[in-house]
Amino acid sequence: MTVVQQDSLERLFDEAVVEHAEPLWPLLSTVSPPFPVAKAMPYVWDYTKLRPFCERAARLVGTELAERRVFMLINPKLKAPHTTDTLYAGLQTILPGETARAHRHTPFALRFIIEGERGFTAVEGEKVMMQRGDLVLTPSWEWHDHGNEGDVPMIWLDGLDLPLWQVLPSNFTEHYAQARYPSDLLKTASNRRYPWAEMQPKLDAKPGAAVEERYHMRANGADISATIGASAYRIDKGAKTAPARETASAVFHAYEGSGRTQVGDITLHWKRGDTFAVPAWQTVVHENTGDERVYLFRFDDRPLMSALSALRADEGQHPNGFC
Ligand code: GTQ
Repeated sequence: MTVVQQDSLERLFDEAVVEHAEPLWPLLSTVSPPFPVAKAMPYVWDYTKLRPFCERAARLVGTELAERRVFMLINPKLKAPHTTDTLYAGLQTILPGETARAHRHTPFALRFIIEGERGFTAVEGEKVMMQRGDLVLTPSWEWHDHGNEGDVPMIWLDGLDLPLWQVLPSNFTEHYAQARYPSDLLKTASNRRYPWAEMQPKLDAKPGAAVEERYHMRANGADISATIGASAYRIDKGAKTAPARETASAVFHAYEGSGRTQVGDITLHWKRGDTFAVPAWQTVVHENTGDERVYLFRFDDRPLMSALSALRADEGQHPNGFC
């Protein structure tokens, strides 16, 4: 006697998965949620802990072997190269006399200088010097190498859109035949360098105790790239920013001062030199809790979100962002 097996959803799913087909309906609210749920978590990287790693790496390996001597800042909820869902950050070290050899890649990169003197980045034939607080851009597919003509190590924060290129299979890298791409020192203001000496006066001139100033390209006033944008904040003693929430994620660096950042239910404590990740769509307040002025640098994916018509921002009062 043949036993007729009754059909069931379980049986259907088991048979479908063998054919690499899966039902959407149990997963619909995960793949298409009512509001964004970032995978990254808020997190602070303590510079006093990481700086010694940079020094040790510099003693243990040269730039001939480590083409980019970088510690990636990896979000505890994600894997390399994720600092947030869309952004990558790293700490790069170059000793006096070293060269980080010339290459170019499709990802966009920025550098925010933490310490050192007389370091440089040569970008597409234009050599720009790097000082503490400067923002230096290496746009997509432009040749770049780094060096240090000073007497002390240069350490800077790298910011790239690397996570995007893991899902967009269009990531190219090319190595230049020589260590250095031929370049000349630029004497005039560069479209690829935004000195702190220009940013701080702009912040200081803004009315208010907690202000943000965006970096704009010198040439055309646009964002610094198609994917990543940047800004700086001044927060006076005892002051805090208004609650804000946005679909962009951000990486912050404490340039001066100390304080705390409330990200949803989590409080991040930071001080000069620290870097912290702020995932998308959480209500964020930055507060100066120290004795001096706070200056923060930040980079984010606002340009990318904007290009996708996906940039939304509010004060964070409504649970799902629909006011
Ligand atoms: O300096 O070109 O942190 O290519 C990661 C990838 C820095 C760089 C990083 C890179 C660079």
